[in-house]
Amino acid sequence: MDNHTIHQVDAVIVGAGFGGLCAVHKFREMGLKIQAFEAGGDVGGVWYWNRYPGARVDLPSIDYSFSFSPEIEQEWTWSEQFAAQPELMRYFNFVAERLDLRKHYQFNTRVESARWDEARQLWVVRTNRGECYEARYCIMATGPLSVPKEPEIEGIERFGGQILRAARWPHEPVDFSGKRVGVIGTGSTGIQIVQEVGKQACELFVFQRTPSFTMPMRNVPLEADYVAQVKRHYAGIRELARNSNVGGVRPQSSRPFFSVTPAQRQALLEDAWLQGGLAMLGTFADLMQNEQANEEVAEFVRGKIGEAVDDPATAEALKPRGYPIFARRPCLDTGYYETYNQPHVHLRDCISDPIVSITEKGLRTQSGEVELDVLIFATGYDGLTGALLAFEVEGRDGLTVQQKWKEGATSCLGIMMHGFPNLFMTTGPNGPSALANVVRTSENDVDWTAAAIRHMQAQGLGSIEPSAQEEQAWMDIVHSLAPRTLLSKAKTWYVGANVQGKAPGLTMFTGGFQKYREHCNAAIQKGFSGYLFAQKRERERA
Ligand code: NA7
Repeated sequence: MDNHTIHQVDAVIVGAGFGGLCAVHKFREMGLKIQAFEAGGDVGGVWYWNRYPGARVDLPSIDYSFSFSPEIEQEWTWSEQFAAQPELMRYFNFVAERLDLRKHYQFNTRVESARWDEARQLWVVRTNRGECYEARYCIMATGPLSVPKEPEIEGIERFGGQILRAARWPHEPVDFSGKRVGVIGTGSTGIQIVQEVGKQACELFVFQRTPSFTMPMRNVPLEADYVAQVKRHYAGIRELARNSNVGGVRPQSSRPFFSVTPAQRQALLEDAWLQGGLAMLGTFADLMQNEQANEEVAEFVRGKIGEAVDDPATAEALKPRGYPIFARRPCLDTGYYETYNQPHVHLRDCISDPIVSITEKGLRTQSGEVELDVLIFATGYDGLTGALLAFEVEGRDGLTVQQKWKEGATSCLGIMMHGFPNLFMTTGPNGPSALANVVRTSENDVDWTAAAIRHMQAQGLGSIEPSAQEEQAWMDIVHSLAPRTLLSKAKTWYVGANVQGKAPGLTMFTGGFQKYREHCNAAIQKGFSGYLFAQKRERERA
């Protein structure tokens, strides 16, 4: 491609995950000329990169899929309740082929900067290939978990063995047999890796700083009858999901924890444990508000850990304490705790025996060196804001996102920001993000953006952005709801605690997906009354 040409399009879309693909499809249907970019080599977003053994979605596949195409819903058949990464990639490929979406993408291309040209009311977007695109609209479908976080341990470059990063996993299969493997990180990713690599490695050392609460996934193949029933009722299933707190059909309860007897509570929790998945979250209405209720559930899970793990000291070290259950993202596992009953699997507690450095031969903790052939980083992400902060995004009057978010991310509905006209995000900070099904949120955010663009087209408008007051009003809602949950009581990526220097605070809307949608729809119904519009200055392109 000619690097001196400035390409003119209506919309630039960044990302080929759920948000990006949905945006490409929707905006193409609206007749917009689009150009999309993706840093990875293909569609799939976070699933393109996370190819580690055992990678699997922790929401039911039926929910974790697009709802905008009844044809695709009928043509695609999920094989498991919780799809594994290869099946998710097949799904992305299927959707991309079926809707012919790939032709709008440049893969292996990173957007390096996006600058708002106020006079011409367009975004000037530059890529790492030296190309320049000008677009009236810029859609950042860059995902809440797309910038992996390094463990920041001294000596990484010295290690003589193989370093593998969960979120940048090689495409070729890795053979762990006969290898001494170390895993750093015990969040959702680390847990999935440990239970899988534990089956192959000759020695597995798990370096745990904060133990997670994990519950049985109890994944099952989906029977043909069940799939047929789902396909008959997809419209209703989607409607239920859109009107739920979590953007899915998972049962929720209105029962307060202490409204039933201790024996009934125990029975309900046992039942949820047996059901598996996130059933435990649906047992009582107040688990994220009532600290005492939360602690009883935490103690229930600690009891299960004690039952699963043979060695009492290992069991004790695996039991999370000091933060509420579900305040970190609850993990789902298949035999994670039992993995530690094998003699070749060793838990290393990095609180009592901190990691000091990575050495040529392995990893040094305060008590000594552990020799390793492979070291795996499952050390999380710079969540929610990392992707946008990773490149230069400059709005009106030279305002950068870095400057705007210095004291913490602010936005309106997690979709738009004051000072950044015609810039739209999917699953952005201050939306429900990780607290709801990201597929439903992505679709909602794309629909909202489409409504805003249609509104502008109908009125001949050149730009839209929330007023400072409108953004503040949304942030007031977000801030007023946050303290009503226990989410801030754990040090997690939810509150930016895993990234040094990041402004602390819960940057998510905690009022539930349904309420979020109501706010989004209200803005549309009110004709975007709290938003600032400018008349179109530029002559309409042919
Ligand atoms: P998480 O949940 O952020 O977990 C990252 C883990 O890595 C967590 O246990 C961290 O411990 C650990 N970590 C990070 N740096 C270090 C160092 N230097 N030493 C020891 N341990 C370290 O990320 P995941 O990828 O597992 O999950 C992300 C989301 O994907 C999840 O929320 C689901 O939505 C799916 P820490 O907690 O900081 O003590």
